[in-house]
Amino acid sequence: MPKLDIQNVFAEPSTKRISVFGLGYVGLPVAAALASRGFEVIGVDINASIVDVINSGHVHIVEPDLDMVVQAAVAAGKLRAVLEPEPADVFIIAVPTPFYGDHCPDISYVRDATNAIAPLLQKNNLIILESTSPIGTTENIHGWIAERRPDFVMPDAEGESADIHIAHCPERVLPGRVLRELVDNDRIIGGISIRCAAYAGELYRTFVRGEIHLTNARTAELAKLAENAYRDVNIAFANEMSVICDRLGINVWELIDLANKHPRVQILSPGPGVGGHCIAIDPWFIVAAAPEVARVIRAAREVNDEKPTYIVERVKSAAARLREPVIACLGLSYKADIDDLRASPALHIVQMLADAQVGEMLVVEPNLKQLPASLRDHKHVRQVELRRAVTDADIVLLLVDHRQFKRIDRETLKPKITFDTRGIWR
Ligand code: SAJ
Repeated sequence: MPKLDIQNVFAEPSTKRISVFGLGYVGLPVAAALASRGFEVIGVDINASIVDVINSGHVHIVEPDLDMVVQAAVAAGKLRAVLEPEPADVFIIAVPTPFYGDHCPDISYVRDATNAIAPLLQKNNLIILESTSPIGTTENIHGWIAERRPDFVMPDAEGESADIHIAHCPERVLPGRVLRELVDNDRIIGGISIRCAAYAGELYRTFVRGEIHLTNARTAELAKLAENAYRDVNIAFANEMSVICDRLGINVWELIDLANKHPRVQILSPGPGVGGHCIAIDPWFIVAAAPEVARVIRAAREVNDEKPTYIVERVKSAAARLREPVIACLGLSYKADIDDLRASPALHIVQMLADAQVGEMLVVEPNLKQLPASLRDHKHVRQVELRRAVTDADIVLLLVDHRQFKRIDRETLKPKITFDTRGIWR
């Protein structure tokens, strides 16, 4: 790496102001972590109620310890939330990057954030994209700023004398362990130039204990997408194996335990499908970038997306053999011990069963005070507590491996028809 005169540029956090765009599952923890290191942090969000909640020292998402860190940062005057962006030394973009229509990446939130930042930029500012993004998005940011700020010398792959710095540092945190992983995980930082990457690296070194790896922006973008696609493909393998096992009358959990005794085999767990806002979405960005060649990645997405319907069909045929069946559905969130319903296969399955009017449905979700609106008014759906659901049901459908469900007395399940999609009662 060339010798750069930027070492320790963030050594005195109290002299630097950082603006974080998007105060969601990624932006808020990043903002709180930087504020707790002593930076002056301004969180920008388009949602007025989120801004109010944060300024009152509270949080709008469920994530261990986040409330404590945010409360302390707000009380210390190091973190405040605003609707209108203000000038800063660093701008971090952590806004959603969903897809629309037939899995086309939607980077309009990134574009809107960049357009809001452009008029505020001053010489030596650093812009970091944290959102998981399609390949070329960091270069797009560069292009949008160049258009709006012809007064700046923009960074390029070679040049070292640019007025501003632009880099991509994709988030890598696992919901449920965000604050720990934010500090402990290695980070990949891809710059428009190596100087941009190194400049951003100096910032992350102030709070990351893991290693910082510098590269170019496109490689960083694809590396992040590859991480989630890799996991998706491996989960798809497990899901496909579970369907094959059902067909052949073999217990998939025993099969996986045995196969995993091989030193180089590590099959993941089958489940009701893949949910959340990352793994079910990001692989499509690779497919969109190289549709003819991303064959395994596309097939994995399809296998995982078909799993909820497969589960629904099995429950329906069991229910069809009963008179007035009562079905206990255990769990709605996309994975264990969280309240996040985004793209949740469990929710999708319960919704499909309810719409098909398969029977009386007793739903248990210990992490939600009330059912989501789509289920709340359904005639045949009620939220009940765990013991009641299991006692009253003919069919028990386990959808999420919440810790409460692992403790269920197996004796009470014996007379029931059970579908354990997570293998916790094996
Ligand atoms: N799942 C299975 N079987 C498994 C593992 C997971 O069915 O063996 C399911 C889960 O139940 C869930 C889905 O897959 O529905 C995704 O869960 P997850 O825990 O694998 O991942 P996320 O989506 O919560 O977080 C991922 C992480 N990426 C990787 O592990 C490669 C995280 O590090 C990323 O930061 C995050 O995506 C993101 O925001 O991109």
